Parts: sequence; C-alpha cells; structure tokens
Amino acid sequence: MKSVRARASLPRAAAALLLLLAAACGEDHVSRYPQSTFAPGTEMAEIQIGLFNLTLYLGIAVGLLTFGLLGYIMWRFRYQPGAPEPQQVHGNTTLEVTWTLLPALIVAVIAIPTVKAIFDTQPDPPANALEVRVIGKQWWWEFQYPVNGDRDTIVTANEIHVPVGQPVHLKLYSDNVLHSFWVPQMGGKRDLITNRENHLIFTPREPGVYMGQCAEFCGDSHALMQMRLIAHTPEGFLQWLQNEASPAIEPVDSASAVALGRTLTVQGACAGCHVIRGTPMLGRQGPDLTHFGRRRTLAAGILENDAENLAAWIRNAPAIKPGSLMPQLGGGVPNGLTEEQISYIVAYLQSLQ
Ligand SMILES: [Cu+2]
Repeated sequence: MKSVRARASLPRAAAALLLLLAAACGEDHVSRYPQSTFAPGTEMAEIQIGLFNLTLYLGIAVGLLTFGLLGYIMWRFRYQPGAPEPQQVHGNTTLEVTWTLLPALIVAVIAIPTVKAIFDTQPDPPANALEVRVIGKQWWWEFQYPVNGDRDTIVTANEIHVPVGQPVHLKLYSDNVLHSFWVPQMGGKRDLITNRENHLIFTPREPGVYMGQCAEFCGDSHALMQMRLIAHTPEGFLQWLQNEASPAIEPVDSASAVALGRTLTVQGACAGCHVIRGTPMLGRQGPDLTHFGRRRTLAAGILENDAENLAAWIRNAPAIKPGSLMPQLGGGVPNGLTEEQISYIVAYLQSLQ
C-alpha cells in the first residue's frame, strides 16, 4: 500500500515542479523577481545568459549520462548467488583515453564561447556612447553626467537615467571600499575599485525601470545599497537631462512652509554635507539634492520618496540604515530639529522638482 502511494506521488511531485518552473519563467517573472538575470535587456545580458544556459545543459547531459551508466552497471552486475567471480581487470587504455578526452572536449566547448564572451562584453567605448561616472559611496550611488567637459557636470544619486538605443559607457569609481555595480537585466556585474577606473558598456533596449543592487560586500548596510536604472526614450532622456541641468526651484511665497524649509535647509545642518545648485549649499559629502523631489526613492532605493519616509530619514537616518554617515538630526537628540522644523524641510525638499 505504502509503495503504491509513493509511486503515485512521484508524478504529482514532478508535475508540481514543472508548474513551479512554468510560473518562474512566465509573463510576470520580472514583476515577481525584479532583479532577475533571466530577462536580459541588453546584448551583454543576453551573452551572459547564453553562457549560463550552455553550461547548465552540458551539466544536465553529463549528470544524466553518469548517473544513468552508474545505475545500469549497478543493476546489470548486481550480486547473484552462485554467480562466478567477475573477470579481474587491471587498467583499460581505451576507457582511460576516453574519460580523459571527453572532459577535455567539454571544457573546450565551454571555454571557447566564454573567452569570446569576455571580449564581446568589454568592447572599446563606441564614439556615440553616453558617458556616466558612477561613484560608490557609503552606502549609496552617485551618478555624474559630464557636460561641457567638466564645467557643468550634472550630479544625481541612486537613480541612473539613460536613453534606450544608445550605448552607455559607465566609468566606475569608489571613494571608500569595494562596491559592485549590478543591474541584472542590463548585464554585469562590475566592481568599483578604490584608486582605479573601471568600465562597463551596455545598450538598454526597452524603456522602463530596472532594479539594481551593490553586489560586493561593503560593510554594515551593503544590503541596503540599491539603485534604479531608468531607461527613457531618447526624447524623454533629453527632457530629464535639461531639467537636471537647471538650478533648484526657489519658493515663491516667502511665508510658506517651503520657504521656511529652505531657510532651515540652506542655513542649517544639511548645508555641511549636501549640494543644492542655485543655493549657497556646497557640501560634497552626501547626495546632490538639487532635484530631490523628482526621485522615486530615498536612502539608496530602500524607501519610497514620500513625506512620512523622508521625515523618518531626517529624524534618524542611522536607525533606518545602520552605519549611515547621515547623522540623527531629530527625535530628541540634543540641539536637534523639532518635528515642526522637520516638516518644513520635508516640504522644501519635496518641492525640488
Ligand atoms: Cu556593497
């Protein structure tokens, strides 16, 4: 009875596994697993998934062959009472040549496309490439778009905007420890190395928002170091770039919460670490906040950019992101901001569109 039940449950388990695989590869795959490498959005990512599939299929073939042969031999030469002693063999040249050549052949089949992929995914930067400098910070991302040489460089944080159909040339740096740039659907990863310049070149195909994450352990809040890559149509990208290039919007009504927030932000604790272009704020430690209100997220992609989260972040950033260089500014800290002051700063930062 027991063995009948066990036999019946085997096909059921296989069917469940197939269903699971089908669900994992289905239409909503990316919405369920936003950092999936199985939905390539660039040629680079496609080359990489191709290599993965090649090694996977070869591994399955070798596994089936090995365990199949093993099973057959165990069954064919099983112990039988009264059977004669098997023939005793010492060395078999044909067998040894076969099992030396076969793995060498398999390694060659994997090595040739692998070496080709290494060269294909590290081309020289094309002449029409968009150059973006990426700086790994503790623990967030700075993105710089050089304009007019370096005179009018546009600086933003945690959301990298790019056009589709144009190669993107990332120049990667770190001002602290090692990090790794990884937006799985774009391909990657590539390390950001202290005192070195590294490169990553890819061409996004479809407009959309792609999730990314630091992929090199870098300390306390490594897991909280996310980013979003936003791929626009070429026109959409130019609009974004033009808006980013403009200085911060000044409040119109000098008695408004936004204007009170501006005064607190520009003359208060924020000025030491942040830049808001068009104001006297020149701090270079933290993210550039000139168009902060337009960002979807804050704190390196871990929180929705809304009033409640922003207030919580200003109140006590290290409570949300352990080890954060942004200090606790409210929540009863001596000489800290009051809740009213925080609400004004939030209003001002949200107005920076
Ligand atoms: Cu990291």
